[in-house]
Amino acid sequence: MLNFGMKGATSGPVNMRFTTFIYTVMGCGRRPGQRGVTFVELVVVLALLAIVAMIAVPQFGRFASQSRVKRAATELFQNIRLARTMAIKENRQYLIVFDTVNNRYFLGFDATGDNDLLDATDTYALCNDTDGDRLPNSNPDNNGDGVPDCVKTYRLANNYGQTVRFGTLAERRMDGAAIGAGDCNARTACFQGTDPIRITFNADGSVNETGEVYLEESDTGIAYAISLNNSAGDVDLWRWEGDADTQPAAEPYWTEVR
Ligand SMILES: [Ca+2]
Ligand SMILES: [Ca+2]
Ligand SMILES: [Ca+2]
Repeated sequence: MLNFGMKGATSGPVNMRFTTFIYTVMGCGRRPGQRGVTFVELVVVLALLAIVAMIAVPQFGRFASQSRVKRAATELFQNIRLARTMAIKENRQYLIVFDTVNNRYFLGFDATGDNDLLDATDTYALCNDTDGDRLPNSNPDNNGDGVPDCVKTYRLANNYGQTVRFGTLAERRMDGAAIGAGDCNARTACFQGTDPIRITFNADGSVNETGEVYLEESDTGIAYAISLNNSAGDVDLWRWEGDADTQPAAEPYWTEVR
């Protein structure tokens, strides 16, 4: 039978004394003739709790990090589909414009035709339009971020956490090809060299650019990618599984999530 074997510890079956401990903790009182929790028992329980915490806390932190960047990637994936839907529904071009420097992106209709969504008449849907011209009647920038409030704006730090940003340290594309220095911003977002970096969705449902956008959680390097594969707007979401140094040769670099 197990015994702590330390001077001062009560002899007897451990499970019996543990039961006594549980009774004590739960406020059920002591059984007649039995001692309560011993110092040794308390130390052992605390040590076990500490070990569990040491294992669980980093795992939880990593899980939380993955959740943040996964949510950012999933919402971007959904927004790419939404932009295409909006272009068809409203019978006009929609853009997603990436500002990778400030870790934000915009979704909307480019009323001024300058391929950006920073002008007062740029809009999302029929925002603030009472005269029916499908443009905002007036569009103050109430929140002072330099972007018309009618444009749908996603700020990675605000929406998902300070450590979520565009980019990746991944060395491979989804097809396994190496990402080279000449691959136009390939480690953040690249859609055929567009500047500003953007995806153009047409009213007939076609998409002008193919390309990739990467999102990572900077503390852990957990990364996701979204690829826009063809002019029909087929989009995939990927999770980074590790570089060649840490990954068995037969394993994929990226796993398709959806
Ligand atoms: Ca514009
Ligand atoms: Ca209007
Ligand atoms: Ca604004």
